Amino acid sequence: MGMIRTIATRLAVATALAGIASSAFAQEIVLRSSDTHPDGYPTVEAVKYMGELVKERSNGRIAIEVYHSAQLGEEKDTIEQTQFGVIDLNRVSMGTMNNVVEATRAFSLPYIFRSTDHLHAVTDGPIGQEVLESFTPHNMIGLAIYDAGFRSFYNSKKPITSMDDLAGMKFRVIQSDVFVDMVNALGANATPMPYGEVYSAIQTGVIDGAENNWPSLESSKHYEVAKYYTLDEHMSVPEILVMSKMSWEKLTPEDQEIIRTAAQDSVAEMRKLWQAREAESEKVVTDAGVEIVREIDKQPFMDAMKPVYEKHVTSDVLKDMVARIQATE
Ligand code: GTR
Repeated sequence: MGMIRTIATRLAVATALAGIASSAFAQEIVLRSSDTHPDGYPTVEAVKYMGELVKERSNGRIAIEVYHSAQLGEEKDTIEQTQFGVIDLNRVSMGTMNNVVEATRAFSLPYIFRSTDHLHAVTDGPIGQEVLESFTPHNMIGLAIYDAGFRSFYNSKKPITSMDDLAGMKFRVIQSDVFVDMVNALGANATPMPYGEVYSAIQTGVIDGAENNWPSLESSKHYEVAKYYTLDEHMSVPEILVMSKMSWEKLTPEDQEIIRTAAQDSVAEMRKLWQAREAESEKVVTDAGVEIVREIDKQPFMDAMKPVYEKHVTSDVLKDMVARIQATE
């Protein structure tokens, strides 16, 4: 009798504790998300927005924690950690994926996109879907494609007013062969290095400059050390949000659906944030006295990129994808 009572009491206590546990810790799944950009940057805010949707749609069971400012590491390293399931979600430039996922190279080719509308027509359509799916064999699940504007050259030495001005100059690029070949094809020298090292590399003269869009030039503060920005707009490689396949497979199909839909729903929000931030960043950089070369003949730049296409667009997959991107209205 005493024994039974003890067991009964223990069971009651255990049940009560379990009850407390399930109500106090209703949040069952916490997904860690990486981003190289500081808090407030459109990519960071877009994933936070996605987190709100996920929280709401899972009744608080699933939470996303965004680790901004490269707290979890530089992009290249975070991609490996994502593949190993150490990081659950990761927002990086598709450029950083070039040497990992072949299809991302099509999106990183210089002057492949004619405009933001053209880019959206591609990313919102079947080609965008294909690129997202192409991450799966590499242990990642492609969730969303975000805007990243146009990348252009900035440097600490002189205004670049034509392609010839680039001759012999040293530019940092993303650790991607497409980026390296793009810079070399223009007669400059490419130095691949992690984003977080660029500021001091320009400051100490290890490199002459780098290339990026308005919001990145501004938020990284590179404009403090690189006073010349030329809008040659050589690339409009978008951002990608991926999930670790290992983390993905731990979720129920219902929860996977919540994650996928929320990621897709964050795209429109990101576009709004991006447009606003582009304008703000342009103002900050211009007000800081950076000399902007807006009028530049892009044709010689475009012509010079032919070898980049010849070198990288060789597989049937890429040939076909590039042709379809170019044919997209
Ligand atoms: C930015 C991009 C970052 C990072 C950076 C870079 O435009 O948003 O994810 O890739 O460029 O140049 O490293």
